[in-house]
Amino acid sequence: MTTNPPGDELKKRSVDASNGVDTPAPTSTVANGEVDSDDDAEENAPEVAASEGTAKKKKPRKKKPKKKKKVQTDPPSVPISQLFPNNSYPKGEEVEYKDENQYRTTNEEKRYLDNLNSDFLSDYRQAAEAHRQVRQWAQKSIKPGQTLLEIANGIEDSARRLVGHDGLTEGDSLIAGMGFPTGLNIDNIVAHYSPNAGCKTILRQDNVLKVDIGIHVGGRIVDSAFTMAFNPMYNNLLAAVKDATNTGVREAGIDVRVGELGGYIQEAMESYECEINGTTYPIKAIRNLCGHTILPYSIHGTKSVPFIKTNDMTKMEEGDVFAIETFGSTGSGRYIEGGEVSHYALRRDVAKTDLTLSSARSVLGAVKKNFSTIPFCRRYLDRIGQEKYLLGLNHLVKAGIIEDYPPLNEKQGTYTAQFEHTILLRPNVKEVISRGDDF
Ligand code: HZT
Ligand code: MN
Ligand code: MN
Repeated sequence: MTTNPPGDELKKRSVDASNGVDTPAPTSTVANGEVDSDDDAEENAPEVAASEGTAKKKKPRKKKPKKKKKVQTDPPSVPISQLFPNNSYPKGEEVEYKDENQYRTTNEEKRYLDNLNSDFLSDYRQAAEAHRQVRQWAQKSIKPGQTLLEIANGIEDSARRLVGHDGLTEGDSLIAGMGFPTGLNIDNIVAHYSPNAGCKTILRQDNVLKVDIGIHVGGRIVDSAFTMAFNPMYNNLLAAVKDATNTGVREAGIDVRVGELGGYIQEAMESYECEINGTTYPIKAIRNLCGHTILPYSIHGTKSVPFIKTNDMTKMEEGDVFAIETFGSTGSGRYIEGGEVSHYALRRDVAKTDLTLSSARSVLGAVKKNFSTIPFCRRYLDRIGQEKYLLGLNHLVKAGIIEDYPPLNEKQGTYTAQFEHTILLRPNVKEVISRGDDF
């Protein structure tokens, strides 16, 4: 197994075939996040009866202060750093390299290089553990009838508490917090939809919901997503995409060419079909989307992983961090941009320019101080007290200083699914940092 979540109640799960993810068994709610630790048991043990008249005097025992063992609350709110002291967090799934790279596992030089990365690894593992705990709660608590705003705010409030930074004071969200806006993409909406203030959308019984959560610690962003459905007619769609993503994760490695990896992903995805309301659809990979490298404080680097076979000879390399994601569709297998924008990010290496528009100057200042190059959404500006920023924000997009990421949509009436993991190509082993027992 791969991870050691705190408290066994977080480990036990039962499989619910009607849902995209294995749902956790019900956990008991803990009010304050503290329970008596095991070593208190002896204090509560019954005293041995002073029998046979041997008037034994009861030894007065000094009451030692009770050690409290932290356990997670429901919804999760206890910081991961308190559940795992000494900066020691559970590893992701470690996978040995294959074929010519087998030597890396035991190679002294590679092990030495790996040991130099301890801060990077503990930041990534802390963010990944927060991701697993938040999504476990999301998977059992998200229900038809909720608004997308309730769902997004619930996930993000919990994620911020788990990494110990509410992001409400200047610069706090750069220490740890959301790695990008929570994607809540319904049916034909593929990616980059997060509700803006006033959004009235309610989750419905027959929706297919992609939940894409980004959490960072020290700029190390874990990017991982799953799909939920409440109607079992979508099961094969979800199975196709889960298989395709796991194929990508399995075949990824140092010196692997990304165009070839795309071929393996496509082969897995397109071996499925799904019957929905009496019509059978072949599952297509959404071909104009890609997986991507992740850099510190930046959600996408320069390398891409296609979901179809291409002649892109770019190699995966030692030290790379990849978001391996795939999207499947009952439609054409292509997306188009459209709809109200929620996601934005400050571009890396933009030249300094003098802005005449005062609202642009003020929102740019807030973005630099609070998010730097980490993607943010309009709700994140609202919660730090920014007002009437839209004109300024649009101006910064037009000036090429901030990049907007509009929603990506398949055709109306189609259904799409996504699964995504973040993987680290460590010198001696591949670590699927976001792996959990759910997916
Ligand atoms: C951009 C902005 C965000 C990265 C993929 C993705 C959600 O489509 C190179 C390849 C969050 C993520 C991203 F706010 N995008 N992963 N998870 N979206 S992407 C991309 O823009 S850039 C793919
Ligand atoms: Mn994602
Ligand atoms: Mn991604």
